[in-house]
Amino acid sequence: MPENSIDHIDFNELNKKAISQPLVTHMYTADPSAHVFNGKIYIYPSHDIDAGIPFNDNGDHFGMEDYHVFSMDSVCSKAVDNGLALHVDDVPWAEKQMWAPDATEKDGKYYLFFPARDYEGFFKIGVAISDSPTGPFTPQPQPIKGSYSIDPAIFKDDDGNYYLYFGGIWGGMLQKYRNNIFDTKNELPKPDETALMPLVAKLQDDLLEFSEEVKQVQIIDENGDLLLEGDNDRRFFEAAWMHKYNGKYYFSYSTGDTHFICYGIGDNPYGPFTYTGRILNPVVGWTSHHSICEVEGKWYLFYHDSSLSKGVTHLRSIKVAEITYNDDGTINTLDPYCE
Ligand code: FUB
Repeated sequence: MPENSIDHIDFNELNKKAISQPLVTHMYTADPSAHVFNGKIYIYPSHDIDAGIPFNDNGDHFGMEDYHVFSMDSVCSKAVDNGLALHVDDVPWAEKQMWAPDATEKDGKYYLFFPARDYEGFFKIGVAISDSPTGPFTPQPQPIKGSYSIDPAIFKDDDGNYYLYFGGIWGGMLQKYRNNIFDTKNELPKPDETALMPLVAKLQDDLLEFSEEVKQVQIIDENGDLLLEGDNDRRFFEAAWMHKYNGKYYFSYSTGDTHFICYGIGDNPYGPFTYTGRILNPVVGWTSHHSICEVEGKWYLFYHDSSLSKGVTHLRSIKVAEITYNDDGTINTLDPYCE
């Protein structure tokens, strides 16, 4: 992931125009997955550090090592840092790159889902368990069988089933897989071919393994055709998220190299999802990654940008802004910096 050109940005002016300010300023945080558990907001972000690794398209400079969980009494209150929740050194199978996590609750236990590279260099997805939403979390000794790539997002449907969405191209390695099988010869499709789609699998009752084969999540256009690889403004790149609004399933994601957070709407957790529009226009920094959470009847987008670090793309800060829906169920696009 190349660094954005930031030479032209006046950060004092930008911060005045920003629709929200960083929730956390004593460390860098990114990829915020937000949930309400027992009436309180919990945010599960990446913990950005400068690991001193040179920038490349693989995202190797995102050398994160651990997670902290943040809690908030309301979207306006202070985000409290609850300390170290999980460190890569405590995960037997994981070597490095603790990227975007997510968490859920079941029967009074909390499950943290996280990607990391194993000792052979493959991204896998692990689960760690705690009695508290803030951790510390105890990792399973092995990653989820059949998991690969990055950016796990866990969704609990109203019927009590849990689904894990995941995947990401470029550094997330999704382009190396076809039908869940890795082959080093695999590459991204050609621009006029079908894009690589994100992945989903239902979880077992214990939330520790998939209960079915990993499936592709289909994102289709207004004619019912799968999005094409060359459709960079709309095709999936990374940062899957699922939420439900008025009985419809909203699958949202980042378009990566075009920096939009987009969404499609479907009728069930597997899709297909018809591309519908943009939720967030580009932020400062190369990556964009979000979650969507209902808090006391209002809907919020948790997202990040690199304004606090003055544009350093791997030193990001989590933020929150309200989103609104139109009567037809579409979401009004947010501009992160107003004119
Ligand atoms: O934080 C590392 C990576 O950057 C995430 O996994 C991606 O979604 C992007 O935000």
